[in-house]
Amino acid sequence: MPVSPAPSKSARPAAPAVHATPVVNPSVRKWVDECVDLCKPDDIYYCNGSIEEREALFDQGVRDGVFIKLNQQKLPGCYLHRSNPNDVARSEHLTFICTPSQDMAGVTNNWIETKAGYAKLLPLFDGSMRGRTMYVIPFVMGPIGSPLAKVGVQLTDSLYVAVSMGLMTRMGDVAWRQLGQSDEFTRCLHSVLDVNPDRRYVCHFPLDNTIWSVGSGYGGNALLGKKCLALRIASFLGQQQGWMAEHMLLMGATAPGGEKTYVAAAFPSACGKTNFAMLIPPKKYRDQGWKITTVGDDIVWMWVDEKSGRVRAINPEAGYFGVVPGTNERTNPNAMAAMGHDAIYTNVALLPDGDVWWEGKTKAPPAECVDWTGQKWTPDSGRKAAHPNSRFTAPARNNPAIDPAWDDPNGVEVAAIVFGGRRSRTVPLVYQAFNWLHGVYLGATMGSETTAAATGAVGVVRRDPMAMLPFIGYNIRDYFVHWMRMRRRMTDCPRIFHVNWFRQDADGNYLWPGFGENMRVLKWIIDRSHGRAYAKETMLGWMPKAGDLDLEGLDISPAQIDALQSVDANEFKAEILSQEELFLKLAGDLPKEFVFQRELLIARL
Ligand code: SAT
Ligand code: MN
Repeated sequence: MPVSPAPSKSARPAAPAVHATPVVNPSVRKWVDECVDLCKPDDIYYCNGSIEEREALFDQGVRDGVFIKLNQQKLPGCYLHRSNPNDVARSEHLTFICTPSQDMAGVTNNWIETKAGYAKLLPLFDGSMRGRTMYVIPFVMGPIGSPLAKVGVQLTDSLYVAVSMGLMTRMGDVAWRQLGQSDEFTRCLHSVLDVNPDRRYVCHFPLDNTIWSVGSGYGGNALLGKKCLALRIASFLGQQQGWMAEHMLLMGATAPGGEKTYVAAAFPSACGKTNFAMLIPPKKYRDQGWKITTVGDDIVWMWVDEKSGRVRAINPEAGYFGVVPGTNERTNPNAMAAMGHDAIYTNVALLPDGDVWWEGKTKAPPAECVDWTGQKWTPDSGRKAAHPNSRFTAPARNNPAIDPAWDDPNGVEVAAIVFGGRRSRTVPLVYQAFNWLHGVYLGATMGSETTAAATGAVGVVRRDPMAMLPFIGYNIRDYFVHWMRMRRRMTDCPRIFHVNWFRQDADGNYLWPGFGENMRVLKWIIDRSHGRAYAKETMLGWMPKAGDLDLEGLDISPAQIDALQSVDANEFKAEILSQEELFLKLAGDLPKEFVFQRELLIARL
């Protein structure tokens, strides 16, 4: 890599060496200079996004001990990364929205006043990159040329983050071209510091289009294009500009005969979004000609097309950051293929032959391996070999079921929106909202049992409106109103559904087989969206009648289906009470439409 000296403007004793300086626009140059003065890196490296660069960075990472090169026969182009054991999930309690007034952030966000936010982090960034390289990472969220696409530039001292951004976004010179001379880019500043939870903050400054993150190298905390830009900052911009940034997968379903339907679905982190987005239909459906393709597995940006009055959507990301445990050839062959080459594994176990392992990969555990913390592991070690939130990072193009339109700047038309959570009791397998407003209420009252994707207790029901609770970049009251108002722009709206793949019987057995068999529920959703399938009106919404869901070839009794779909009025009254937990927080700010919806629901019960 060519080395050229940097113009020495600052008071630093020695100017950092600048590697491969591209021609960047003056606003970027000015901001990078300021951050260099602040962080004082030894070196500056501008990422260009080339294959050669990626290989060089991996090689560097192996030399630095950031990556372990895996068995290249079995896993070509794949590397293992072990994170600091204190840094394995998003840190929601250390995530802040920084605005002039607390009301802009609302009751569900941690808030710091803007100036106080900068003041808190400035001393942490000061000199943070001494002895390190600052990577300058230009990236685009969204298909190149899309009117909704957004440019960001991340400065980071983490090589792992630099390489991961290359997989997760459209990264490199392409972003400079998309930006042109504009100064409209998200300023993302990141340092891992000493990976100390006491000095860990993820701060968003939506009014400045700025993100500052310190003290963590973990996905959602550190790959700033993802949750920080594409959800928190983007949801704020969407509210101002009349579009929506949502925590949803986006899948295409091709029916026999070729009819194509796109479905978006919101589930909280680690509730099977990636699995649903990459679903492989059961054999019977495949034989008929059904095919599922993936547009995205985590985030969608939606807007209403002016000509058609219908909702269209893009996936702003270019890769997957998926949960690994439980993934295997049966549960998600597409994910297995996607992580089979040119991928990063984080916090999985390492086998003696340089292959990887995790709980649920194979029925029988390996005789021995090295666990995610780097220690020798055997099946009787009494602990997990892979971290429950271990992840793979892979480019979207690795997915054999990638949708042909996944990179289309014009996006795809959304016919249905699905909300879902992980609920072992109370909530039926599937039902349809009576209308848009009722659907918004279903999304707003969503609850899910917590998982390992965020720090904190696992397995308690948490209210998670639209699966966006940790990701709404502004006041949740305004967010709900925005959802309701979006309807006015639409001539025809996507139909809204609620699903729960996770209901259990009294003995804790799952009532529904899930995975590929979810196709049966999806088919009903698709048919309902096109005004075809039957349903009966129930207290909760429209539900498939016996016979409306295709159960042929499934080892599941009518009694089991009844149990899956049953609604216990008393249990549901308790559910409504527990929904109050969030609504009480909103108090006087609760949209009156929600009060009416709740009253109607109580009346029906
Ligand atoms: O926050 S991450 O993007 O790292 C994982 C998730 O919660 O979806
Ligand atoms: Mn997610």
